[in-house]
Amino acid sequence: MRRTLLFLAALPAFAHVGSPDVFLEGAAGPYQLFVTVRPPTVIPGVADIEIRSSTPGISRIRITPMPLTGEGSKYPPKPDEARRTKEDAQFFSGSLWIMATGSWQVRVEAEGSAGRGVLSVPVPAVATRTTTMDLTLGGTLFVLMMVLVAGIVSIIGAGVREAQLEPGAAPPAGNRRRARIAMAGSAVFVAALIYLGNSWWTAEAKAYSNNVYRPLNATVGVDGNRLTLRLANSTGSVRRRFDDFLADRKVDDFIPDHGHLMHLYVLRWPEMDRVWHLHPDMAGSGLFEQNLPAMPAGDYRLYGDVVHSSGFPETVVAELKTAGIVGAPLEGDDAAGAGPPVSEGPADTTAANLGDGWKMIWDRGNAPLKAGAAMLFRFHLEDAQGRRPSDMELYMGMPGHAAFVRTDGAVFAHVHPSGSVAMPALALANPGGSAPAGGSMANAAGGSMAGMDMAHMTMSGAISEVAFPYGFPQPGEYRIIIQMKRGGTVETGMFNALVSR
Ligand SMILES: [Cu+2]
Repeated sequence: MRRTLLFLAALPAFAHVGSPDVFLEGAAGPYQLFVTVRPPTVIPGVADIEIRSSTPGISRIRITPMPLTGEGSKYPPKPDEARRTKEDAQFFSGSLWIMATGSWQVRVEAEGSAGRGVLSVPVPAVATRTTTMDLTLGGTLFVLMMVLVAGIVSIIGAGVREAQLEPGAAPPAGNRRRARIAMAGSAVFVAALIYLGNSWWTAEAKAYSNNVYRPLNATVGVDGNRLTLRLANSTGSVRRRFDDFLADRKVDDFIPDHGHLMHLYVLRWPEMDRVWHLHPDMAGSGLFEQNLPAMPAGDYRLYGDVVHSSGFPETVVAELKTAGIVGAPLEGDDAAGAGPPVSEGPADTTAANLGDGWKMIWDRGNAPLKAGAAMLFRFHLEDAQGRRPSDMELYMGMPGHAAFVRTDGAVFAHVHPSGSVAMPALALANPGGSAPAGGSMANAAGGSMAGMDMAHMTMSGAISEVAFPYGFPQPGEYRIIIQMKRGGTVETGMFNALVSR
């Protein structure tokens, strides 16, 4: 029954899949901010920025767009003022023009009673669609163009026929004939102009559509339990122009994200009842390899996150069908999880059974889940008596990892407690160790607490709750996969969420 729901909205593929908005929770000096950047869908275009401060006392916030790396990142333009909303003194909003495709950052500068602080938010900016002219406007313009054409032709005809005559005199037959020839000639000439103009415009449009984002291609191979993923850039260049960011993407310039060049989620499809969080090694240019664990026969979806040296993140998507894999035990940071099939049970769940009486709880509250709304997703572990564990650990430097997947596969986002931005991009945007939560998460047990949201920690410094800043990009049915580490084991909780418009 639930499967009969249809969602027709076209979803742009993106750094995450179908989830272009950027969510970041971090510290701008003394102020704890939750920043949402909604990038434009066409470039150049306007990005919308929302900033909520959980620290009072901010008097003004200024926002600046600039490239994340390279020369342009050293010369910020004049900042724009973010407006404080009337209803909420802690909430600011603004908009910025993003002029070119690429790896950008929005610098957020907060000033107030506690002093000044800066937080830079990495923003991948790519066109995800071409805008088409609406039919009414197109039709009107076409009619106007035909009126102009008729006007030009008849003016030329009238000129040849009557320009030399006294007012009121009837044009002689020779004039009429010459006028007809001139009108036919000018009609052909104008038609040729329109044809050339149309060809030029079509070529421009083609060049632009070539600039619409397509993720790197991934070709899957399996030999025994050895998985290979071969990446390639399928975006060609019609002709070189200054803005060829997408065509120029390489497949050998990746930088590690918490210690790994690729984070690969393998999901049994379509039920998402099994998940593996793997970390393939790079074996050559664009070539990733991984020893697969034992996997039952079936269909699988693969979502692999990589980050280019420019800080531009991408998710490659691939499919795998297998008659079953006799695998190797998991190693290192690799982890596996299981849950109920997504089509079974309610569309909304807030508890996941982990075995031995342990549960993972989604502290959801009663607010309905709405597409587009930025919010914190809070989770905790508890035993059969409802007690929270005292042996929580960091998993790959983080209190938790989340994947938000729409059941039709059109949305996939890998999110951390600092938000949806890729960690290395965050480090590039905030050099000098001032990277907010996540970047400094390795210090959570002690040392610098810069950027850590203290509310997520107990007084003893142990992790008791993990919160992920995120917003569903579209309505629909989602599976949320949460991983937290306790007593040396990675626990995987799976939840269902029904998101309304
Ligand atoms: Cu992660």
